[in-house]
Amino acid sequence: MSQTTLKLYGVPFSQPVRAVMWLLLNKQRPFEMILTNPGSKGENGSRHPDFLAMNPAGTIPTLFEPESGFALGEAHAILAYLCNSHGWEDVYPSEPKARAKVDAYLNYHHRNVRDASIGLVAPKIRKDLDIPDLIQNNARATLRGALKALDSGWLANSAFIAGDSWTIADLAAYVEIGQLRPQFTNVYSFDDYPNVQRWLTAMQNVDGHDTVHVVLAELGDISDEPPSMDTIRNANKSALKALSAELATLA
Ligand SMILES: N[C@@H](CCC(=O)N[C@@H](CS)C(=O)NCC(=O)O)C(=O)O
Repeated sequence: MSQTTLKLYGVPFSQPVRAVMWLLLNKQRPFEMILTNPGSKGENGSRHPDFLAMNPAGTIPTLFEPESGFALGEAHAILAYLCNSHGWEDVYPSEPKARAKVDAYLNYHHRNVRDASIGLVAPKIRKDLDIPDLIQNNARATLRGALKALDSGWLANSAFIAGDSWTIADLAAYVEIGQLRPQFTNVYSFDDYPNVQRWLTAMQNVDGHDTVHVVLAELGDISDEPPSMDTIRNANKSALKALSAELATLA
Protein backbone atom coordinates (compact mmCIF):
# COMPACT_ATOMS: atom_id res chain seq x y z
CA MET A 1 0.00 0.00 0.00
CA SER A 2 1.30 3.47 -0.81
CA GLN A 3 1.81 5.77 2.14
CA THR A 4 -1.68 7.20 2.36
CA THR A 5 -2.48 9.58 5.17
CA LEU A 6 -3.57 7.87 8.36
CA LYS A 7 -5.49 9.77 10.99
CA LEU A 8 -5.76 8.12 14.37
CA TYR A 9 -8.46 9.52 16.64
CA GLY A 10 -7.75 9.09 20.32
CA VAL A 11 -5.68 10.03 23.35
CA PRO A 12 -2.59 8.29 24.75
CA PHE A 13 -4.43 7.60 28.02
CA SER A 14 -6.63 5.09 26.20
CA GLN A 15 -5.28 1.55 26.31
CA PRO A 16 -6.62 0.41 22.90
CA VAL A 17 -5.35 3.66 21.35
CA ARG A 18 -1.91 2.87 22.76
CA ALA A 19 -1.96 -0.54 21.04
CA VAL A 20 -2.56 1.06 17.64
CA MET A 21 0.02 3.83 18.26
CA TRP A 22 2.53 1.17 19.27
CA LEU A 23 2.08 -0.86 16.09
CA LEU A 24 2.39 2.24 13.89
CA LEU A 25 5.48 3.52 15.70
CA ASN A 26 7.06 0.08 15.69
CA LYS A 27 6.55 -0.16 11.95
CA GLN A 28 7.67 3.45 11.52
CA ARG A 29 4.45 4.20 9.68
CA PRO A 30 3.66 7.96 9.83
CA PHE A 31 0.24 8.98 11.11
CA GLU A 32 -1.51 11.99 12.51
CA MET A 33 -3.01 11.86 15.99
CA ILE A 34 -6.35 13.65 16.24
CA LEU A 35 -7.04 14.33 19.90
CA THR A 36 -10.49 13.06 20.77
CA ASN A 37 -12.27 13.19 24.11
CA PRO A 38 -13.70 9.76 24.81
CA GLY A 39 -17.39 9.87 25.66
CA SER A 40 -17.83 13.59 24.97
CA LYS A 41 -20.58 14.92 22.70
CA GLY A 42 -18.54 18.09 22.16
CA GLU A 43 -16.79 19.02 18.96
CA ASN A 44 -13.70 16.89 19.58
CA GLY A 45 -15.62 14.16 21.32
CA SER A 46 -16.13 10.52 20.41
CA ARG A 47 -19.91 10.93 20.78
CA HIS A 48 -20.18 13.94 18.46
CA PRO A 49 -22.41 13.22 15.42
CA ASP A 50 -19.46 13.70 13.01
CA PHE A 51 -17.47 11.13 14.95
CA LEU A 52 -20.40 8.71 15.13
CA ALA A 53 -20.60 8.87 11.33
CA MET A 54 -17.08 7.38 11.24
CA ASN A 55 -17.56 4.94 14.11
CA PRO A 56 -21.13 4.32 15.31
CA ALA A 57 -19.79 2.81 18.54
CA GLY A 58 -18.49 6.27 19.51
CA THR A 59 -15.19 4.94 20.84
CA ILE A 60 -11.50 5.55 20.38
CA PRO A 61 -9.37 4.42 18.67
CA THR A 62 -10.84 5.19 15.29
CA LEU A 63 -8.81 5.17 12.09
CA PHE A 64 -9.54 7.35 9.08
CA GLU A 65 -7.95 7.42 5.64
CA PRO A 66 -8.92 10.73 3.99
CA GLU A 67 -7.88 9.65 0.47
CA SER A 68 -10.32 6.73 0.39
CA GLY A 69 -12.79 7.94 3.00
CA PHE A 70 -12.33 4.63 4.83
CA ALA A 71 -13.10 4.82 8.53
CA LEU A 72 -12.74 2.01 11.05
CA GLY A 73 -13.37 1.59 14.76
CA GLU A 74 -12.37 -1.19 17.18
CA ALA A 75 -8.71 -1.50 18.08
CA HIS A 76 -8.36 -5.14 17.07
CA ALA A 77 -9.98 -4.56 13.68
CA ILE A 78 -7.69 -1.56 13.18
CA LEU A 79 -4.58 -3.54 14.13
CA ALA A 80 -5.56 -6.36 11.76
CA TYR A 81 -6.43 -3.94 8.95
CA LEU A 82 -3.12 -2.10 9.27
CA CYS A 83 -1.22 -5.38 9.11
CA ASN A 84 -3.26 -6.66 6.17
CA SER A 85 -3.00 -3.46 4.20
CA HIS A 86 0.74 -3.04 4.81
CA GLY A 87 1.79 -6.69 4.56
CA TRP A 88 3.05 -6.84 8.16
CA GLU A 89 2.79 -10.63 8.31
CA ASP A 90 5.49 -10.91 10.96
CA VAL A 91 3.03 -9.55 13.54
CA TYR A 92 -0.22 -10.88 12.04
CA PRO A 93 0.60 -14.08 10.16
CA SER A 94 -1.36 -15.01 7.05
CA GLU A 95 -1.02 -18.77 7.56
CA PRO A 96 -4.55 -19.73 8.70
CA LYS A 97 -3.66 -21.64 11.86
CA ALA A 98 -1.09 -19.11 13.03
CA ARG A 99 -3.56 -16.30 12.38
CA ALA A 100 -6.32 -18.15 14.20
CA LYS A 101 -4.12 -18.29 17.32
CA VAL A 102 -3.74 -14.51 17.25
CA ASP A 103 -7.46 -14.02 16.62
CA ALA A 104 -8.35 -16.39 19.46
CA TYR A 105 -6.54 -14.21 21.98
CA LEU A 106 -7.94 -10.99 20.47
CA ASN A 107 -11.48 -12.35 20.87
CA TYR A 108 -10.81 -13.63 24.39
CA HIS A 109 -9.32 -10.28 25.43
CA HIS A 110 -12.43 -8.07 25.56
CA ARG A 111 -14.47 -9.83 28.27
CA ASN A 112 -11.43 -10.89 30.26
CA VAL A 113 -8.22 -8.85 30.29
CA ARG A 114 -9.83 -5.61 29.09
CA ASP A 115 -12.85 -5.69 31.41
CA ALA A 116 -10.69 -6.65 34.38
CA SER A 117 -8.01 -4.02 33.89
CA ILE A 118 -10.60 -1.26 33.51
CA GLY A 119 -12.32 -2.52 36.65
CA LEU A 120 -9.03 -2.23 38.52
CA VAL A 121 -7.74 1.11 37.25
CA ALA A 122 -10.96 3.13 36.96
CA PRO A 123 -11.75 3.08 40.72
CA LYS A 124 -8.20 4.31 41.47
CA ILE A 125 -8.40 7.24 39.07
CA ARG A 126 -12.06 8.15 39.62
CA LYS A 127 -12.56 7.79 43.38
CA ASP A 128 -15.47 10.22 42.95
CA LEU A 129 -17.43 7.56 41.04
CA ASP A 130 -17.51 5.38 44.15
CA ILE A 131 -17.39 2.19 42.10
CA PRO A 132 -18.99 -0.56 44.25
CA ASP A 133 -16.77 -3.16 45.92
CA LEU A 134 -18.66 -5.91 44.15
CA ILE A 135 -17.55 -4.59 40.75
CA GLN A 136 -13.96 -4.16 41.94
CA ASN A 137 -13.90 -7.69 43.40
CA ASN A 138 -15.33 -9.12 40.19
CA ALA A 139 -12.61 -7.33 38.23
CA ARG A 140 -9.93 -8.84 40.50
CA ALA A 141 -11.39 -12.33 40.06
CA THR A 142 -11.57 -11.90 36.28
CA LEU A 143 -7.98 -10.66 36.16
CA ARG A 144 -6.77 -13.59 38.27
CA GLY A 145 -8.48 -15.98 35.85
CA ALA A 146 -6.98 -14.27 32.81
CA LEU A 147 -3.46 -14.12 34.29
CA LYS A 148 -3.69 -17.79 35.22
CA ALA A 149 -4.75 -18.66 31.66
CA LEU A 150 -1.86 -16.62 30.28
CA ASP A 151 0.70 -17.92 32.78
CA SER A 152 -0.15 -21.60 32.67
CA GLY A 153 -1.37 -21.69 29.08
CA TRP A 154 -0.39 -19.27 26.36
CA LEU A 155 2.83 -18.02 27.95
CA ALA A 156 3.88 -21.39 29.38
CA ASN A 157 4.14 -22.83 25.89
CA SER A 158 5.79 -19.98 24.05
CA ALA A 159 7.63 -16.72 24.63
CA PHE A 160 4.71 -14.66 23.35
CA ILE A 161 0.97 -15.22 23.23
CA ALA A 162 0.79 -16.78 19.79
CA GLY A 163 4.30 -18.08 19.31
CA ASP A 164 7.99 -17.27 19.52
CA SER A 165 7.71 -13.68 18.34
CA TRP A 166 5.29 -10.95 19.30
CA THR A 167 2.10 -10.29 17.37
CA ILE A 168 -0.74 -7.79 17.63
CA ALA A 169 -2.24 -10.06 20.32
CA ASP A 170 0.69 -9.16 22.58
CA LEU A 171 0.24 -5.43 21.98
CA ALA A 172 -3.47 -5.67 22.84
CA ALA A 173 -2.72 -7.63 26.01
CA TYR A 174 0.22 -5.54 27.21
CA VAL A 175 -1.50 -2.15 27.02
CA GLU A 176 -3.98 -3.44 29.61
CA ILE A 177 -1.83 -5.70 31.79
CA GLY A 178 1.37 -3.65 31.53
CA GLN A 179 -0.32 -0.52 32.84
CA LEU A 180 -0.78 -2.24 36.22
CA ARG A 181 2.99 -2.80 36.68
CA PRO A 182 4.99 -1.25 39.55
CA GLN A 183 6.75 1.22 37.21
CA PHE A 184 3.38 2.53 36.01
CA THR A 185 0.17 2.62 38.08
CA ASN A 186 1.45 0.00 40.57
CA VAL A 187 -1.96 -1.43 41.28
CA TYR A 188 -1.22 -5.14 40.91
CA SER A 189 1.46 -7.64 41.89
CA PHE A 190 2.51 -10.23 39.33
CA ASP A 191 4.54 -12.29 41.83
CA ASP A 192 2.34 -15.35 41.30
CA TYR A 193 2.75 -15.28 37.53
CA PRO A 194 6.40 -15.89 36.50
CA ASN A 195 5.64 -16.44 32.81
CA VAL A 196 3.61 -13.26 32.68
CA GLN A 197 6.49 -11.40 34.36
CA ARG A 198 8.97 -12.73 31.80
CA TRP A 199 6.62 -11.71 28.99
CA LEU A 200 6.10 -8.21 30.46
CA THR A 201 9.86 -7.70 30.45
CA ALA A 202 10.16 -8.96 26.88
CA MET A 203 7.37 -6.67 25.69
CA GLN A 204 9.14 -3.71 27.25
CA ASN A 205 11.87 -4.25 24.65
CA VAL A 206 9.51 -4.06 21.68
CA ASP A 207 10.31 -0.84 19.81
CA GLY A 208 7.77 1.87 20.47
CA HIS A 209 7.04 0.72 24.04
CA ASP A 210 8.67 3.68 25.77
CA THR A 211 7.10 6.41 23.64
CA VAL A 212 3.64 4.88 23.95
CA HIS A 213 4.00 4.54 27.73
CA VAL A 214 5.28 8.04 28.53
CA VAL A 215 1.74 8.86 29.63
CA LEU A 216 1.85 6.17 32.34
CA ALA A 217 5.43 6.82 33.41
CA GLU A 218 4.39 10.45 33.98
CA LEU A 219 1.12 9.53 35.69
CA GLY A 220 3.09 7.45 38.19
CA ASP A 221 1.96 5.32 41.11
CA ILE A 222 -1.76 5.64 41.80
CA SER A 223 -2.04 2.73 44.24
CA ASP A 224 -2.68 4.97 47.27
CA GLU A 225 -3.82 8.33 45.96
CA PRO A 226 -5.76 9.18 42.82
CA PRO A 227 -3.76 11.44 40.48
CA SER A 228 -4.51 15.16 40.57
CA MET A 229 -5.92 16.91 37.52
CA ASP A 230 -2.53 18.61 37.11
CA THR A 231 -0.74 15.26 37.08
CA ILE A 232 -3.17 13.96 34.46
CA ARG A 233 -2.78 17.10 32.33
CA ASN A 234 1.02 16.97 32.55
CA ALA A 235 1.09 13.26 31.73
CA ASN A 236 -0.97 13.94 28.65
CA LYS A 237 1.24 16.86 27.61
CA SER A 238 4.44 14.84 28.01
CA ALA A 239 2.93 11.94 26.08
CA LEU A 240 1.97 14.16 23.17
CA LYS A 241 5.37 15.84 23.15
CA ALA A 242 7.11 12.45 23.02
CA LEU A 243 4.78 11.29 20.25
CA SER A 244 5.33 14.44 18.16
CA ALA A 245 9.10 14.06 18.51
CA GLU A 246 8.88 10.45 17.35
CA LEU A 247 6.53 11.26 14.48
CA ALA A 248 8.86 14.06 13.32
CA THR A 249 11.56 11.44 12.74
CA LEU A 250 9.19 9.48 10.48
CA ALA A 251 7.94 12.34 8.34
N1 LIG B 1 -13.88 -2.32 21.98
C1 LIG B 1 -13.31 -1.03 21.78
C2 LIG B 1 -13.22 -0.32 23.12
C3 LIG B 1 -12.71 1.08 22.98
C4 LIG B 1 -12.97 1.89 24.23
O1 LIG B 1 -13.55 1.40 25.21
N2 LIG B 1 -12.53 3.14 24.19
C5 LIG B 1 -12.84 4.05 25.27
C6 LIG B 1 -11.60 4.84 25.68
S1 LIG B 1 -10.37 3.76 26.36
C7 LIG B 1 -13.85 5.05 24.75
O2 LIG B 1 -13.76 5.51 23.64
N3 LIG B 1 -14.86 5.39 25.58
C8 LIG B 1 -15.81 6.39 25.25
C9 LIG B 1 -17.21 5.92 25.24
O3 LIG B 1 -17.43 4.72 25.37
O4 LIG B 1 -18.08 6.77 25.10
C10 LIG B 1 -11.92 -1.13 21.13
O5 LIG B 1 -11.23 -2.12 21.41
O6 LIG B 1 -11.53 -0.26 20.35
